[in-house]
Amino acid sequence: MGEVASVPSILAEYVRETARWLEPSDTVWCWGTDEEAGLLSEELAQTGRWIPCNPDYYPNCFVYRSDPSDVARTEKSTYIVTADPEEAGPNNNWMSPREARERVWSLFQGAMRGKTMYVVPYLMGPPDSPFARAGVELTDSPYVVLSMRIMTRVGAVALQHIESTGDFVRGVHALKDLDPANRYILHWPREKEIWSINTGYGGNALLGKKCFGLRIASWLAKQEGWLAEHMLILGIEFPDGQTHYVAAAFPSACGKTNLAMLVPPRRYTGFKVWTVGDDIAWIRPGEDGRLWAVNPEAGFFGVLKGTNPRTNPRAMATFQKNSIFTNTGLTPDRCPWWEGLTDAPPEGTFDWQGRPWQPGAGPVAHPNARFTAPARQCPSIAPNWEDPQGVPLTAILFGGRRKSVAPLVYEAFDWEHGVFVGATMASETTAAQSGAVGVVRRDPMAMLPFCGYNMADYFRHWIEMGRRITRPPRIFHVNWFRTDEQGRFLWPGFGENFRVLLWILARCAGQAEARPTAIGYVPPPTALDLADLAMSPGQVEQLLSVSHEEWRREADEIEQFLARFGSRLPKEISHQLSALRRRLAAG
Ligand code: SAT
Ligand code: MN
Repeated sequence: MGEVASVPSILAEYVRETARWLEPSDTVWCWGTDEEAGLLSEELAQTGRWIPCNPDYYPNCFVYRSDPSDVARTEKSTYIVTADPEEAGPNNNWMSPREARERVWSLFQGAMRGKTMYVVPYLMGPPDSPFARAGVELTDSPYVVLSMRIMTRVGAVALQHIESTGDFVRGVHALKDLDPANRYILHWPREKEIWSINTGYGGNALLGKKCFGLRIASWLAKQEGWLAEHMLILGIEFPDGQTHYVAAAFPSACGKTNLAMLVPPRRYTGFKVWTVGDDIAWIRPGEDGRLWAVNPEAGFFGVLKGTNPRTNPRAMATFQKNSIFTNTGLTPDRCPWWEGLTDAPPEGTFDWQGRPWQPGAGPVAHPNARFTAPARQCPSIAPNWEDPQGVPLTAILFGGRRKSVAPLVYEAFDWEHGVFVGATMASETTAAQSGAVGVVRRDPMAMLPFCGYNMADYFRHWIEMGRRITRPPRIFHVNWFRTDEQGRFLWPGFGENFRVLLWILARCAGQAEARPTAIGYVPPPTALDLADLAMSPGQVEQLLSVSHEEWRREADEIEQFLARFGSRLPKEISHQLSALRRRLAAG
């Protein structure tokens, strides 16, 4: 830490100006070193909310207890600031620049009095990549600094980028008093600026993630001809040594991290799954007519609930050291504990708020408890995950959590139909959003909370991107969560999802059977390898079935949803809906 001479002057100016308004007692530049992390950690430990784990089991790991009122992203406090409300669209809360300055900027005045302001320069994307973009987060939260140094590339590499491009996204974050009534996460897409106040958690406060990585980046991508998506990226290596890459969009807490780190079932000897990213993909057309993707992050901020050596051994290995556990329980020997890790917590375990836990006392960990871990520690991290050019995409997957309606997998007829499938996907809500859990909400491309501009324009951008590439990835929809009449999952999920990925890649290679249905191409049971799964033919049929009655209702709901976008909705999307209706009527 400490002031350095080689700070680009536009950045120095921004820091000085912000400090004048927020009035911190001092300003500290962060370089992302271990020494710096050690000092921050000591400081944070004094709050009693940052507890070093047992180094015998979890070296250099910490349990962090957030404020109980601040445990998930708060979409109702999240705004896009533009002069024209139409630019933000019906998918965003909108605030005028004037109101933002008067109502929100005034909250920042003196907000860091008596505190340290940390300056965190960070890079999104691999260094020396045409995808890479810099940001700076000014924050008074040591937890944010310690998280950002895992989630992004902090320090000199970012300053060099700012120096050579003159370009960076400005971000200011102040904890203030965590008052939920005055909590704001504001995005200025044109100004490339982010303001976050009265929150300290995850996507509200780690400004590189959803704020820059998706909301600001999606706007930049629209202007510059690329895509910023809420997608994992994985590679599947075949026994012949060839690797194919897939990107997949699911809403928060629907298993993106598990899929990204999937372990193929034992019967698939010679196959490997490589993890490139688990949450965000920046995607560009390449000269070869394909789409190329990078993971702009450097770490994972994954859901812990249900994670154990059986469901996700690779995540378990990833967070064994140098990691942060937010809102988990703490066992008497100072290890983190969460629901699903083992059958029951050891006696004497503390819950996520530090209270002694008793059976029947509610959950030990908060359902949105998370790990923050360096991506390079993942045993399946792709050897080329930091390739400046990214990886070429063979397929794009959309998916959600649906008890019914959506079959295990289907393939879109073509790019435009695929855009429609993504634009109309739906999922039951999870603990990653504050608010009711288990309600079906339509979440186009899993970007509803993250698209930094009018989603009608976003759909148009997707359609146009398809026209610009000569070798588009094929588009699929998957649903691991379909249940039977008793509410039991029909599909085993986790590692067994590999079987679905194999069908998808075989389709892309022109080598797998499919039957056309009203919603797309569905595999006949014989086209999927279901060996050893002990599924009855009835279960398989139910899993792959397309009920016209359910889909007619679905089409009505889709129509209602799309109506929100009014005349701005691309006509291609309305045509797709009419075509779906015609196919449903014909069947
Ligand atoms: O809290 S985050 O937005 O970072 C995680 C998520 O909801 O996906
Ligand atoms: Mn996410």
